[in-house]
Amino acid sequence: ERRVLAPGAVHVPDWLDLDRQRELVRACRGWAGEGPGIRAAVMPNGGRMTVRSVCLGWHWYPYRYSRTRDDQDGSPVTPFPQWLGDLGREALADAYGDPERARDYHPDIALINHYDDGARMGLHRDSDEKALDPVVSFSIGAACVFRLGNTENRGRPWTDVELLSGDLVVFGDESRLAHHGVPKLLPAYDVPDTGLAHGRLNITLRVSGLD
Ligand code: MD3
Ligand code: FE
Repeated sequence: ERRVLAPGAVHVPDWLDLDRQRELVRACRGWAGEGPGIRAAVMPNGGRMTVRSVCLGWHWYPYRYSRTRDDQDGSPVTPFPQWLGDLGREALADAYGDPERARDYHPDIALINHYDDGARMGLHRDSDEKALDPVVSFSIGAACVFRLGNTENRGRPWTDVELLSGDLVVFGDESRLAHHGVPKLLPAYDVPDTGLAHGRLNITLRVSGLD
């Protein structure tokens, strides 16, 4: 089913079947092991993020994108694969029920986040992309509370949604610049056997608008 969380924000529970979740876990394991590997980004204030991440297409670190891993060894970022763009178009078509719009969706960034127990992501906006095309988000592994706030500030009103393994959320239009975060994982849930040993994997596909 499709659940509209806010204008432009659509949640499709259990969109990825178990085979696709396993395929993504395998792929992410490969990407996380390439080059300098998965890392916890360091914020300008010196604090380390609790989430560990790896990027495809463009490398993000607070708060910019580059083609090289400038906060690691400076090596070129892993290319964004064609098949992942195809998956993103399929996801957008289903979430928005709009295959026409999906044909023009060409993500060139994947941010892969891994949450260990206790990891969280504070409320923030994703505004480092130059384009305002939708963000496609896939969740795999442990369940979490996802908080969707408002565009104006980090306070209320917000909506809390539980995201489970296999869930898809698309954030576009009026929700594209909304504040959002992950206050906590929900380790009590039964988690399907995706091949992920522990924690939660989140994959977001984005359009950079950069060249
Ligand atoms: C709402 N990741 O990487 S994905 C991030 O679960 C990030 O790892 C979270 O926030 C995670 O920046 C949330 C859902 C998400 C992604 C992008 C959005 C929600 C969004 C952009 C605009 C509004
Ligand atoms: Fe975000």
